[in-house]
Amino acid sequence: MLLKEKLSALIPQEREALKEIKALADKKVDEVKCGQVIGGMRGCKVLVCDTSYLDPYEGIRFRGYTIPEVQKLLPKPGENDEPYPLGLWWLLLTGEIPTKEEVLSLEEEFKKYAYLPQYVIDVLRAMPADSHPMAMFSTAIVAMERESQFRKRYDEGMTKAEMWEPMLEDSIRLLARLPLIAAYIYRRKYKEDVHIPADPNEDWGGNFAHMMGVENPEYKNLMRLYLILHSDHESGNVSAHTGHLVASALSDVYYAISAAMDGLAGPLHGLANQECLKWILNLMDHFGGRTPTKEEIEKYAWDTLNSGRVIPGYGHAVLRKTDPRYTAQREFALKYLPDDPIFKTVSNIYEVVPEVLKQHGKAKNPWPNVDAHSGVLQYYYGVREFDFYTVLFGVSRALGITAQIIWDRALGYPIERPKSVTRQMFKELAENAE
Ligand code: CMX
Repeated sequence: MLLKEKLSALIPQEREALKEIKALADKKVDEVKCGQVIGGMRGCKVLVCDTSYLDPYEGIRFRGYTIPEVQKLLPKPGENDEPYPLGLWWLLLTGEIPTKEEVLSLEEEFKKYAYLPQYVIDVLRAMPADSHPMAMFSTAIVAMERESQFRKRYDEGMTKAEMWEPMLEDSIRLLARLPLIAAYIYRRKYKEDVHIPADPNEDWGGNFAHMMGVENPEYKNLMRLYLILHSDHESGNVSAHTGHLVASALSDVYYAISAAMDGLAGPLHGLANQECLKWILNLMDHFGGRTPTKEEIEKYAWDTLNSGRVIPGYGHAVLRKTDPRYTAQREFALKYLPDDPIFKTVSNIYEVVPEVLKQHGKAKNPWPNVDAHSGVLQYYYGVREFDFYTVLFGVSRALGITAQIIWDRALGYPIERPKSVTRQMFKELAENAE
């Protein structure tokens, strides 16, 4: 496999590079304030992640490349298409923009495992029909743990240096199936349990759109873009950090990604995309289904805040500017659905809500994040079941987390185990500090 060859060549040199950092073990690299610990470790530099970096003012860079650069440089199925999401996975893993041949080799490798075993279908069907799609998604993933090559090799006594190899194999097998699992959940829950087989001629991203049942080339492109945009956001966000933490105990990819999905399912994280479209449609409903005026949006936003709720899709723990993932989706909308009334509402919200949040004075970042825009695009192409939206996010996020934890094993990072103290001890520490 071309990707494995590439990684085999890269890993020894990256292990050497890590030794230089290990030699600096006693150097102080950060100062942690009491408020940071009590405030959810915000801003503490305690993780190392090479796949992407999130600048508060510029937004995400995948291995140094901005979103527009990735859109331009990664190979595409057709001239006017969005890039292959698996090209992004290659980039996250290797740091290099792949050739089209390299991406197609990965597509072929994925196709070997792109089938849904009957036992996974049975597990999904055994769950009550009102189970949340994210609970179903996470369950299906952990159910496949029995197939883990990592666990098998661990039981056979593999060395630490070998661990990245089965991690890579498990990741390919899992990622290959995620769109099938997601589409199965979607069609079982919302499309009368009628399923659409994979199309062997489609790429991983296009196939997902096909199996969802939206046969529109624009939607296939949207899906590719979506899968790229949501993939990786450093390693401190809840889903990526969970994946890293679980994998640090040498739990395999199935456990790590299932757990990561459980974190993604929270309304302050990935579930915000479902909450956001709900908020927008409720807003429009409130005004008789029409596009509300900016004054009306302002009042509605204040009502939300005054009732003690957050405005979903706005704010971020790290970002301090409009999320470039929002901008990329806005550009897609301007190209394909400029006159859509919900998109117009989304645009008007963008003009109003940041000012409202600034006046409200609480949110450190009044600007929109990725979730403020994703729902309207899905809705436009007919995927209108909001509680499914986080599953779409999950399929994409698994690209980033698997890339991160393959490298965790390649570099032999240890089990994560920070220290906790009692609240009383912590108070005394803070009182006695400078
Ligand atoms: N609406 C109302 N209040 C908000 C807000 C928003 N959109 N964003 C932040 N605040 C509030 C916080 O709730 C917090 O209030 P308290 O002091 O009463 O606890 C205060 O402003 C300070 O928060 P912060 O430091 O600016 O933000 P955090 O780093 O704590 O939290 C986030 C970040 C994203 C959870 C928060 O902005 C939020 O809840 N946003 C809405 C939900 C959302 O869009 N989440 C998706 C994020 C992207 C993703 O992970 O998918």
